[in-house]
Amino acid sequence: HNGITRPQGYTVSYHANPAVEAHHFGQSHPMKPWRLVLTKELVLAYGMHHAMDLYLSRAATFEEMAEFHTADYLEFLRQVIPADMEAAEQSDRIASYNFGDDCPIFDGLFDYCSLYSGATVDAARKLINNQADIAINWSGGLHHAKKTEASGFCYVNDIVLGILQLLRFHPRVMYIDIDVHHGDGVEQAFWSTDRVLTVSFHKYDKDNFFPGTGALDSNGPSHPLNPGSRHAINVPLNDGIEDGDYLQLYKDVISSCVETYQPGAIVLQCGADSLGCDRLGCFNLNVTGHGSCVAYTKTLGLPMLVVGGGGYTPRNVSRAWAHETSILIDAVDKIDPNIPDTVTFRNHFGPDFSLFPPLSEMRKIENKNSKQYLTHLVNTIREQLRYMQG
Ligand code: ZLS
Ligand code: CA
Ligand code: ZN
Repeated sequence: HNGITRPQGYTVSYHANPAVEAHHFGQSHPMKPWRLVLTKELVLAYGMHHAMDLYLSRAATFEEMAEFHTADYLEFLRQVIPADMEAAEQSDRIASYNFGDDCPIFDGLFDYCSLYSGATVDAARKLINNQADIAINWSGGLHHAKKTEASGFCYVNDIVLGILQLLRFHPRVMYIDIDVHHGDGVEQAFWSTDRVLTVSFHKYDKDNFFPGTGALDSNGPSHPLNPGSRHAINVPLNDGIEDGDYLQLYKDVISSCVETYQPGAIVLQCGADSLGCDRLGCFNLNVTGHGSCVAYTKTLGLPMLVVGGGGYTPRNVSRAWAHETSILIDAVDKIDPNIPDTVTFRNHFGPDFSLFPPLSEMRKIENKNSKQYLTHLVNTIREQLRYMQG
């Protein structure tokens, strides 16, 4: 065997349920739960499972999901069927809960949602029970879902549920989101509390890129006596940002946030649509650049809940999340960058069969982020953090 062993001095738990992978949003829909099959194949082929505690996650209960969502919304989610999409009787509620092209009603929708949410809740509980130092759920990270509304391919906000678990034990939790989209659902859920600091890096173009929120000066309730004041950090970016600039920006922002806020735990959403060549994204990150953010976050030495998120070029999503799993178990050096012959569906990784293809070179999008702009972002955020300190 290639000799992947448990990391020294800490424990990583891995939460998954193969039943999630079988769900289909519909033929042309960009969200493909099948990308989780490819991720699993890589993780297993490299032998990374030997280094982690593996848990077959259970479905979150209705009550667990109702810690954030309303019972009305969850009840509807439980009983709705694809045929209701065309049926007139349900059309008002379907529209009000925002089901439609982005958030279709497909077979097994409620099972899908409760399974990815159960994995995140389980992962959070492993951290608070001290049974893990890092807990991973690649099927989670669905950051757009609101209390009573589906949004942007997300129906139940597993991240909010996971953070609510962590808040039972930790006075302060920091949320970091490197998906190319703004983490609006998580930001909104904790907008009025100082117990969660949300930080999202994203492409921002108010009228032309989903969801259109997350401006630099959008930082929480405006009234200074509201505890949530200034506890939302937004890092709005333009097209084409590259590895070096992104990592420097990430380190500058996150180190300042941690220094000021002193969180007890971190939740990291690793949306892989910030990679180059993503079907929906517009950044130029490589698998290594994306992974460097995960590696840096790990050096902070805090309990860490790691979830997936977006990612619409399945072969690259699975490359990134497999690489990031290897970072989290401290096994990067033991991973062959040539994808092993033993990987099922290996044909998906051709013609290069590399874990690290040059994504930033393959569909080059012009970098519209000047050094001056990036410096301005860091300076403004440091100023915001000074005010947060009170
Ligand atoms: O962060 O941009 C939008 C909203 C629309 C345009 C698309 N139409 C369908 C609805 C109205 C303004 N929605 C985005 C949502 C992106 C969600 C990202 C989730 C996450 O990564 C976390 C998991 C959007 N971008 C692209 C599409 N939707 C989209 C592309 C292609 C299709 C096929 C299926 C459906 C309709 C045709 C669709 C949506
Ligand atoms: Ca983001
Ligand atoms: Zn996204």
